[in-house]
Amino acid sequence: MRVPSGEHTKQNGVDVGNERRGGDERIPVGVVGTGGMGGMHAYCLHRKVAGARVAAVSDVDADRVGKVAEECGGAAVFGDAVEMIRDGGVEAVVIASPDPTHAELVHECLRLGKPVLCEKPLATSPEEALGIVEAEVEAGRKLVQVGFMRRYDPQHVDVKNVAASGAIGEPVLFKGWHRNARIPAGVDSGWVVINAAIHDLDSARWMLDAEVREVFVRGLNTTGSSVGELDLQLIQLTFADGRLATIEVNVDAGFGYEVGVEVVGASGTAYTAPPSGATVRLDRGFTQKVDGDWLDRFEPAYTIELQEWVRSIESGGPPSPDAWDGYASLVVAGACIASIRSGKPEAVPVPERPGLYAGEATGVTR
Ligand code: ISE
Repeated sequence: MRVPSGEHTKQNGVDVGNERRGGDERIPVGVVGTGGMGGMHAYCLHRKVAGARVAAVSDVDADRVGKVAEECGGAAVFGDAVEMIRDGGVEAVVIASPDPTHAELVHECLRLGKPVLCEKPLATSPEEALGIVEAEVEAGRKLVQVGFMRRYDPQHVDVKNVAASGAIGEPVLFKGWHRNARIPAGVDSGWVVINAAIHDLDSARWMLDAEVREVFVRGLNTTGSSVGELDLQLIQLTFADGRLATIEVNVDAGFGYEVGVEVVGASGTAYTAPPSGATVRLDRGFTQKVDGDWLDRFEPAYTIELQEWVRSIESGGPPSPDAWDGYASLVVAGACIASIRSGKPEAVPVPERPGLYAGEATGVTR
């Protein structure tokens, strides 16, 4: 399991943030999935997040789940995710299993009244995600936070705050670029939208604090690695108020992992700088490290995301981003897939936001 760098919030294994609780009153969390993402969540919860502990982990891979349980100080091991979610020793859940499992597992958490941080996408279709929104509305409370960790990335938050401050004038255009080193085997154009571009669709909504009314997607296959599938997609969005977004998603970029945004305002722009790290001058040249993947680039964001989630559970505050954000991004994603198929712009049915989610401006910043 990857060992994130950075200082712990604990000294000698004791939660400095939890001493006030007089011992082990930390929220016992169950982590579903112990692959790269689940492993990162488990490790951050165990080593860097105050107020919680990894009480249990579940995965069908017995070797992998056993190693992560050991890394987390002897967490309970489950082969079945639902059994772990139902266990009395688990009071909150992180879902980092494959995308098709998300909706069912979130529903189980809602049925039991257990707060859940679900990795994106919330579901694999807008219809599935709507079922989760409807379940929360029926219960009358929000228990779901969606793993759009860019909303906790210090660079993205800085751009958001500048855009929201009015310093660059009215934001009129969102630009995003999202480059993965290598496309996984066997995925298709729809996967690129639902699994990868979903981050950028959420970022566009969040940064401009607006809903999307039309999409137009064009693309191409750059390497032949997934014949006929669009591993490079150019997504154009028109918001309900006429403002615009353009997003490049390239999941077979080859050189490394790179994500950035720029908000163009009426009188200026704000954008995420290249990742920190030395720029080396040597032999009449410049070099700078490029991240390998999202775990490298967003390690700090995952830690902050988990810490804010734990704090929202402790305080009873609203999780953010919530199930509505998860659903709204999938409504746009569905229209993107329709546009890929039709080759034309597609309208996005802007759904009516239920009262439970009213006032939750996507402009919430930290
Ligand atoms: C992956 O699941 C992530 O969430 C990464 O943030 C994203 O960059 C990548 O494209 C996804 O496959």
